[in-house]
Amino acid sequence: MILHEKISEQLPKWRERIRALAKEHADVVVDTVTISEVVGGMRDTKSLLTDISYVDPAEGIRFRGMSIPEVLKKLPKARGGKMPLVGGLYYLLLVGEVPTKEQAMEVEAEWAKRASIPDYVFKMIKSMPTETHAMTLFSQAVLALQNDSVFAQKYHNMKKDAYWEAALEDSLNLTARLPVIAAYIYRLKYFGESKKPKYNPKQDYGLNFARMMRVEDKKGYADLMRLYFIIHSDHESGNASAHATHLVGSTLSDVYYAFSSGLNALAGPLHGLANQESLAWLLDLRKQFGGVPSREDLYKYAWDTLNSGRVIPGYGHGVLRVIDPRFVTQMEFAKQRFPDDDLLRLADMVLDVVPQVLKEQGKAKSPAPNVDAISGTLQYYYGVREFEFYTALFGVGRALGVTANYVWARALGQPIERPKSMTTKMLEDIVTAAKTEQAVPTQQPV
Ligand code: NMX
Ligand code: MLT
Repeated sequence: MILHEKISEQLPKWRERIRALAKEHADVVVDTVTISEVVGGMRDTKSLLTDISYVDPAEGIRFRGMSIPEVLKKLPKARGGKMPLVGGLYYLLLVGEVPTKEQAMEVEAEWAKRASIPDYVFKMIKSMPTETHAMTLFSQAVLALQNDSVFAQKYHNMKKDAYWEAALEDSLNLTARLPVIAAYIYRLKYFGESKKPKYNPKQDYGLNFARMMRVEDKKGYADLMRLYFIIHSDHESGNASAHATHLVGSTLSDVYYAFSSGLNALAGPLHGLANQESLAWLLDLRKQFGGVPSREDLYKYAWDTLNSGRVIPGYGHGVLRVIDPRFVTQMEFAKQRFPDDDLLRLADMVLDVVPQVLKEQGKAKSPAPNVDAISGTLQYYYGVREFEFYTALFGVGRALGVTANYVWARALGQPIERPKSMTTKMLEDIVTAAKTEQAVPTQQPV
């Protein structure tokens, strides 16, 4: 298989680079840790290693060194669409090179071979109460698939050097099945349909998803979802879903256990659930003012949200300090296709007002929009209006990045994660010692 071949041939070089860093330069200081980082969610503490993507605070995401516009330009396009094949992006993340169309199609063909779902998984989803959140169903389904884990089955008979091969098998199986599971949850939960969706090997990942979701404008939605899965795939290693997946994977739990944890992290309102929250916020705004409000009304509505102690969903970021390029790309996609859409105009207006409000409040380190401020508007336009489902869409995309990281973490023999904790008293003692040191005049030579 092409992915196996390509990763295999570069492994010796990567392993040697990591060995050299770990053994020959073990004591070189990368970062120091401040009290603010210890009490403040490890913000900015540099302590994770990945070569798959990097978020520059002033620029945004680069996948294997490439910005989003570069990725969209260079990856081979899907037949009949303007957006790249998702299989090409997975190849780029896993291999680190831009694939030819043939290579991207090979990944797509792997997915088509692996997309069948055991019957008990559908039954399990169907047996849940209808009001169960889509993310709960999605995470449960991923966990239920763990029965099939190649990694878990082979674990006792594998050498460490071979872990990544089983991890790759599991990752391809899992990513192939996610669109089918997500579409099943969507049609069952919101339309009461329990027909099992079927992956068509003649169609690519994006078109399969659009067809299984039964969206009216299948072609347009397929292009949106190719873009959507690509831009949501990875955001370096420190975001909560990637980090949760990595942490759990580091115990040598298989990718199903690991990714289910990642999904559970994504389900939080400060992370992936913000896409659902953001659209709910926009719709509520439109409802309150019977359409697109005046700038003054919007300004007041934003302040009311802050004054009630809530965050404005879709704005701010842990790392980014500029407008999220994922926001910009989706905005451009929407403006090219449906510039006169009411909700799009509203999202544009929010972009004009909310950063100003957040600046006036003076708390958020970044007042700019993130990926979640606009993704729901595009879904809504294509008729996927059940916004409680949106985070599952994020999850299908995020799987591509975190499973690529999982494969490489096993390939490079990354160890179990185990940071050290401190007590409050210990931190207070460190502060006292630092103050005393500052107060003592340095001894000058006589
Ligand atoms: N609305 C109101 N307050 C905010 C916002 C916002 N959009 N963003 C940050 N703040 C507040 C934040 O709650 C914190 O307040 P306090 O000191 O009272 O705890 C203060 O500003 C400083 O926070 P930051 O250091 O700027 O942000 P942090 O790195 O802690 O958190 C987010 C980052 C993304 C969690 C935060 O900006 C937020 O809650 N945004 C809204 C939710 C959201 O859009 N999440 C999605 C992120 C992207 N994703 O998909 O995961
Ligand atoms: C993400 O895509 O994971 C979010 O932007 C959150 C993050 O990077 O912290």
